[in-house]
Amino acid sequence: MARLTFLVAVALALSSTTVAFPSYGSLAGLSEAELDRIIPLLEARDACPPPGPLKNTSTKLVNDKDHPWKPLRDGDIRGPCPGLNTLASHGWLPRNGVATPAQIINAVQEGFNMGNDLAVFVTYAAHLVDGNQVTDLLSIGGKTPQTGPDPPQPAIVGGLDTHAVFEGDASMTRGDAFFGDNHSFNETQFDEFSAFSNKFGGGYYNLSVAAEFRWQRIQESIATNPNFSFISPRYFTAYAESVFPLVFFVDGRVSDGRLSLPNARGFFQNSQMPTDFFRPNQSIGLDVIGDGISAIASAHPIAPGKNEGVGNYVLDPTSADFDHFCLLYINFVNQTVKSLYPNPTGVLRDALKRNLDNFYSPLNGSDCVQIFPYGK
Ligand code: HEM
Ligand SMILES: *[C@@H]1O[C@H](CO)[C@@H](O)[C@H](O)[C@H]1NC(C)=O
Ligand SMILES: *[C@@H]1O[C@H](CO)[C@@H](O)[C@H](O)[C@H]1NC(C)=O
Ligand SMILES: *[C@@H]1O[C@H](CO)[C@@H](O)[C@H](O)[C@H]1NC(C)=O
Ligand SMILES: *[C@@H]1O[C@H](CO)[C@@H](O)[C@H](O)[C@H]1NC(C)=O
Ligand SMILES: *[C@@H]1O[C@H](CO)[C@@H](O)[C@H](O)[C@H]1NC(C)=O
Ligand SMILES: *[C@@H]1O[C@H](CO)[C@@H](O)[C@H](O)[C@H]1NC(C)=O
Ligand SMILES: *[C@@H]1O[C@H](CO)[C@@H](O)[C@H](O)[C@H]1NC(C)=O
Ligand SMILES: CC(=O)N[C@H]1CO[C@H](CO)[C@@H](O)[C@@H]1O
Repeated sequence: MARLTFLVAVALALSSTTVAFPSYGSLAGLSEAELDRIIPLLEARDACPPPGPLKNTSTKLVNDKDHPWKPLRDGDIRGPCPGLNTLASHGWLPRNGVATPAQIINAVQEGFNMGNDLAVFVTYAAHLVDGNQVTDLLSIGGKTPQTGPDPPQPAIVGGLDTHAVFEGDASMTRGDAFFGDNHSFNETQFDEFSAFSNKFGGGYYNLSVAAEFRWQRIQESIATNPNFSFISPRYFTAYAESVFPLVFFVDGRVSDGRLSLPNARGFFQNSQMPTDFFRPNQSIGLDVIGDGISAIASAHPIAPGKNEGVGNYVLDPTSADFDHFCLLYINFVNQTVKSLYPNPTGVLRDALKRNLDNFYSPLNGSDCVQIFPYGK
C-alpha cells in the first residue's frame, strides 16, 4: 500500500512537471540540473530539414476558403509578430500558435511569398533562442496562461515574447519590454503610425512613412526608456520589420508599396488579412528587403548603441551593423546562443548543431564562414 501510494505520488509529480513544462517551452538558460530533469520528460523529435523555395511563386488568393480568419480560442497564443499572428489566425500555421520551424518556413512562403533565404535565416534565428530544440517546437508568443493551481516550475522563458534575444525595442505597434508589455498591439502607437501615414504618405504607409516612423520610434525610446537597447540583432530586425508591411501586407495584384490604414489595422491588431487578399506576385528575400533597409536607414542614420539612462544614447562599436553583416551571424552564434546553452549534451547538443547548420545555410557559399561552437 505504501509502495502504491509512493508510485501514485511519483506519477502525479511527473505529470505535474510535464504540465508545468510545455513541449514548446524553451530550454535556454536552464541549469544542468534542470536540463537533466526536464529533457527525459520531453518527446524528442528529429526535425525535418528546412523546406526549399516555393515551386510556384505566382500571386494567388491566400485568404481562401481553406484559410478563413477565425477568432482566438482559449489558450491560443499570439505574439509580437503580426505576420506570424496572421498566418496562425488564418490556419496557415497551427491556430494554437505553436509550430515547428519547417511549418513556419512553409507558412511564410505560401502565405506571404517570403523568399527562402530570409525565411530560413529568420526562423532558425528565432527557434535557436526562443524555441525548444528537443521537441522542435516554437511558440509565436509566450506560454499559455496557466489555469488552475500553479505547480512549482522553473523560470520558463521561451516563445517570441522573450525579450532581448530576438524581440526588442522601438517596435512600431508594440511597446518596449521595459514598460511591461513587449508584444500586445498598442492603440496609442497605432494612432501615431496613422498620423505619420497621413503626414508623409497621403493616408498610406509607404517607404517615406517607414523611414520617418522608424526614426520617430528610435527617438521615442531614446527619450523615454532608460533600458533602451538598439544593438544587433534588433538593429537589423527593427529596420527589416519596417520594410515588411510595404511588401508582404500589400495585395500582390497591386504591389505598389503602399498599405492602407484599414488593412494595416487588420494585420497589426486583428491578425487578419483583407477579404480577397492575394500574396505578393514574387518571392521577396534578403536582397529586396536589404534594399528597403538601406533606404530607410540612410534617411536618418544612427549606429547601434544603448541608453545609459534616459536620453543618453551611447554607441556600441562591438555590435554588428550594416557594414558588418557577418558579425551579426558570428555574435548571434558565439555569444547569444552560446550563453543560453553553455555546455549542452546528448540530444540537446545534437539538435543545436543541426539548427545552427540550418541557420547558417542561407549564408553558405558567401564569404561569411561558418563557426561551430559545439564542434562539427
Ligand atoms: C519568418 C519567420 C518570422 C519570425 C520568426 C518573426 C518574428 C518576429 C518577431 C520576434 C517580431 C517582434 C520584433 C519586435 O518588435 O521586437 C516581429 C515583428 C514583426 N514582424 Fe515578424 N517574423 C517572421 C516573419 C514575418 C512575416 C512573414 C511578416 C510579414 C508578413 C512579418 C512582419 C513583421 C512586422 C511588420 C513586425 C513589426 C511589428 C511592429 O513593429 O509593430 N514577420 N517578427
Ligand atoms: C502557379 O500558380 C498560379 C496561381 O495559383 C496558377 O494560376 C498557375 O497555373 C500556376 N502555374 C503552374 C505552372 O502551376
Ligand atoms: C534591460 O536591458 C537588458 C539588456 O538589453 C535586458 O537583458 C533586460 O531584459 C532589459 N529589461 C527590461 C525590463 O527591458
Ligand atoms: C501604449 O503606448 C503608450 C505610448 O507609449 C503608453 O503610454 C501606454 O501605456 C501603452 N498602453 C498599453 C496598454 O500598454
Ligand atoms: C509616399 O506618399 C507620399 C504622399 O503621396 C509621396 O509624396 C511620397 O513620394 C511617397 N513615398 C514614396 C517612397 O513613394
Ligand atoms: C510584380 O508586380 C510589380 C509591380 O506591379 C512588377 O513590377 C513586377 O514585374 C511583378 N513581378 C512579376 C514576377 O510579375
Ligand atoms: C568564437 O568564440 C570562441 C571561444 O570563445 C573563440 O575562440 C573564437 O575566436 C570565436 N569565433 C569568432 C569567429 O569570433
Ligand atoms: C554548405 O555547402 C556545402 C557544399 O555545397 C555542403 O556540403 C554543406 O553541407 C553546406 N553546409 C550547410 C550548413 O548548409
Ligand atoms: C522581459 C519582458 O519584459 N518580457 C515581458 C513581455 O511581455 C509580457 C506580457 O506583458 C511579460 O509577461 C513579459 O515579462
